[in-house]
Amino acid sequence: MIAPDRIDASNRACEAAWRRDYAHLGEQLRRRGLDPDAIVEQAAAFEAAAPSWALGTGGTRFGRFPGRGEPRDVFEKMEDVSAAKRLCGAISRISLHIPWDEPDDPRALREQAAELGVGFDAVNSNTFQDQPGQALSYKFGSFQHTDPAVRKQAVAHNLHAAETGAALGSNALTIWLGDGANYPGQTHLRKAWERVRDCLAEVYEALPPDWSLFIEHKPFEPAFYATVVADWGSSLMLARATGERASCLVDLGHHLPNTNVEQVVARLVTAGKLGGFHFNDAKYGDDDLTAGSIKPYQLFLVFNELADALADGALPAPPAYMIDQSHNVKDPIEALLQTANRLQETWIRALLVRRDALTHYQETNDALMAEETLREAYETDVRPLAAAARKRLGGAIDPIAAFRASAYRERAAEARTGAAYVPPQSL
Ligand code: PSV
Ligand code: MN
Repeated sequence: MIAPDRIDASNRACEAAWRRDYAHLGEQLRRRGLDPDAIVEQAAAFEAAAPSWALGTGGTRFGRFPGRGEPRDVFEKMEDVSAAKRLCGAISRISLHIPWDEPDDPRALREQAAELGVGFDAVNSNTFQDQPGQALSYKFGSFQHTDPAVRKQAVAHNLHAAETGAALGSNALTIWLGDGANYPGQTHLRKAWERVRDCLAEVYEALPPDWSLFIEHKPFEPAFYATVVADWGSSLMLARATGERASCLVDLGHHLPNTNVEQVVARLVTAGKLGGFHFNDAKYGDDDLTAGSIKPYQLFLVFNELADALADGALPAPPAYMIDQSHNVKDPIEALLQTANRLQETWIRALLVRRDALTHYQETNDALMAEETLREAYETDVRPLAAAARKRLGGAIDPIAAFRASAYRERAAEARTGAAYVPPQSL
């Protein structure tokens, strides 16, 4: 646990400097006609879900190097999310992978979550791997499979994931499929898509009536020739074919190099089918690095589209914000705190864009000033505003310093003994 007095002690150490920085930034923003306090209020409303799979050290097929004191089960993962929530305020929910983090006793998990004040975001199904004891294999896909019995099993798994989510109080299912082909000719491209479409419809029809279904696309891996739901176009076609509560989930790492992701976001807003995000960053492929660590300007441009669409009503409500990262060499809680800071700061920058001025420059074809209007917001050091938002939520001015000073991980290492060491997989 992170006791409130630890956060207070950490805040006392940096409060005077933060206040001076806030006052200086406030003066700058007021000169631009912006109200810093109103922006802090909007920033404090920003929330993202932590992925259950990112609370332990991640790895690659070449190895995994776990740290001490990592959670041994989903209950300890909840404790870690709660610690992150106390420190930063912006991480308030968890997104579970079923069966990776399936609770034996969903009621007990729901009770623990309520005590900790942590909610459940979308549950994720998993038909990209075979599970121990599973009757039929997904080696040749799940929803796309030529054998109706495999498709039936995959549909049933998704409904089981939704049932688990419903018992926890979640209201959305995210489906990412590894389905596709590794070689030309391996699958019939149209038939595979049609089977996926039909299975999605079956799942959708059986979901609770207030549930959303998020369809996540990705261009390649594990299918290296043709993935069925490879891009936002395929995802949008499927969401439209599936139904009103089906929409597209944009994982920032799931685009071919140089894709204009902010434009993808704009298109999905126009289509009324932007359901949610998986935040991460990538340099080469689906690298699952910390959001904003490689292409911070792209992240800003994505948030700028969202701020614009929320301001003019094109987006009636914010989409589901979820983090999807692999923390291979960072402490997972620290990485989540760092990510929350980055997302919150980038969101604030998007809120600083002077929309009326931008519209004026766009309408009068002043390309230079339109771009400068974006740069003005992007280049502002908004960290004092983000700290104010955290403080308003009872969190820390400097969450990572407060986490380290709390010795949470060291205490967890003492309590969480006997965690199984997972050996690196052989090549
Ligand atoms: C697939 O690469 C993905 O982005 C999906 O969201 C999965 O659920 C997640 O990563 C974990 O494998
Ligand atoms: Mn993802």
